[in-house]
Amino acid sequence: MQVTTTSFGIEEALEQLGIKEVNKGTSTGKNWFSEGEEFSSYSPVDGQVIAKVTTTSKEDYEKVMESATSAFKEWRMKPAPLRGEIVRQFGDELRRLKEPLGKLVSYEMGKSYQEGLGEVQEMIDICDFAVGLSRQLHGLTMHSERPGHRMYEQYHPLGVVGIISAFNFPVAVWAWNTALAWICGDVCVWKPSEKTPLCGIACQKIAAKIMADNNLPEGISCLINGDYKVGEMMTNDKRVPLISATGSIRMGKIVAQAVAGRLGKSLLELGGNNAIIVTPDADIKMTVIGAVFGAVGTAGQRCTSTRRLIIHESMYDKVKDAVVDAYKQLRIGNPLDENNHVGPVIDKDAVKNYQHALKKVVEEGGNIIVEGGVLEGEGFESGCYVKPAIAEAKNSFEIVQHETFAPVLYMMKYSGGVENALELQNGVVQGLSSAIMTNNLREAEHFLSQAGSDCGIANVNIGTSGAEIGGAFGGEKETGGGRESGSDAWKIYMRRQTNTINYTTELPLAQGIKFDL
Ligand code: UN1
Repeated sequence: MQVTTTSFGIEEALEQLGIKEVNKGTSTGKNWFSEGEEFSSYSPVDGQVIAKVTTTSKEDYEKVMESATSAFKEWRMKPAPLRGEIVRQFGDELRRLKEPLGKLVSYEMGKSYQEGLGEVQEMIDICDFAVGLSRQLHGLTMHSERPGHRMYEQYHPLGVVGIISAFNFPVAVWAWNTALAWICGDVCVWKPSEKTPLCGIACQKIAAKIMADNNLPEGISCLINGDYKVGEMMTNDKRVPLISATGSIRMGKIVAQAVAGRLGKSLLELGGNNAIIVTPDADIKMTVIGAVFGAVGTAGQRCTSTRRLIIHESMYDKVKDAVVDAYKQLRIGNPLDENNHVGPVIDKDAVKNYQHALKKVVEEGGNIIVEGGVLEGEGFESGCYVKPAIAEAKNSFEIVQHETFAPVLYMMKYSGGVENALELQNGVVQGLSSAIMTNNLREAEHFLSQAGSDCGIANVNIGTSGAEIGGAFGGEKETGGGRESGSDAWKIYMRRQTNTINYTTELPLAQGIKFDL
């Protein structure tokens, strides 16, 4: 099948979203400008250039920061529920544009259209969550040790929040950050991945319309574009108190050091090396669905993708056969065609990393049980379609310790109790997501206990990917320790202030200190 931009309504979607052939990549709202060079966004679906975007120059960045810092002064004075009302309107506009935006996500990033729609749904959901939260940004009150004194804490907006997002969730991760930051009274500057800049342009247009409809100033929602050098303008900038960055561990270490060097705050959501433990009490049918979706969904390019299956020896052959069988049913092809399960990986570099992982696992002594390979021929002209592969491997292999952003699944055996499986599961540097498949209460509770999974996310009878927005999302160890999205993740977007008020005519000192004049 020949894939063209006219099939699957891509052209209409681009038009509805206001994407032009060449797009200015810097924006403070309605105002778009750029002094930087042009770069192209290629679709991994068909290898075509979708459109061009201009990068943000140092001068452009300065204009953005002027606009953002001045907008912050106005925005922070709006009552939080009013800011919530703006986020509500933004969520409604996303509902209206869900299909074209989902299509653009699928076409520019390569995930299935269903997953593209799911990603926009995450944006809508976080908006709803943020609207409710805009009336609940509460601190605590506590009793003062001094008579006639009142003590409480309150949360104030931080300022400009810098958001650096990855290609794999080109719209949702921005929305998790921005919807919360906005209700908290912050303004946002977003640098999307240079692999998915059009998703950034489309979202910024939606946000800019809502801001303008409400006569709000330029600068509440800002967009910058380009490679890591543009990101560095923000990470090194003292005017940006919080950097929220999603990406590789390598990138996260660079960002963390730059931000810590100026004593800024960072919220890091980095790589995962997520495992599903399959115990003797696992339901095989559920295990297969969870493992296969986790490993091949988004072509293995979620930070929550399932990379390791740790199977009890008594179940090993049964689970292995069932998973291998399920892989035979997978249809690889154009992700906009809803008959396909697996689309392309993002680009040729990702294909190289995939090939490297398969080569390396064999070199280290692994055994390929589902053969990989790059697909060629009609419909696969982009060169980015790869076959999901499975290798039997040891946890100690260097390649298994490493996150390869591709559909490669490693299978390994454990014997004895669940604590042995946990040793393998926790025996990696990453700590994002984890799962156990079991109907045994003891195993499940041990897995969730303080001696269990060391990850930020630990699921029972669910795969490792597909977290809901209502929970705090993020992971431990080299995953970076940040939490975004639900629960009380909003607190990182605010500064906490402790207030003590004396309503007497005396001035007693704390700790009983006497200081008489
Ligand atoms: C990511 O891959 O960066 O839990 C985010 C999930 C999605 C988010 C993944 N809700 O799989």
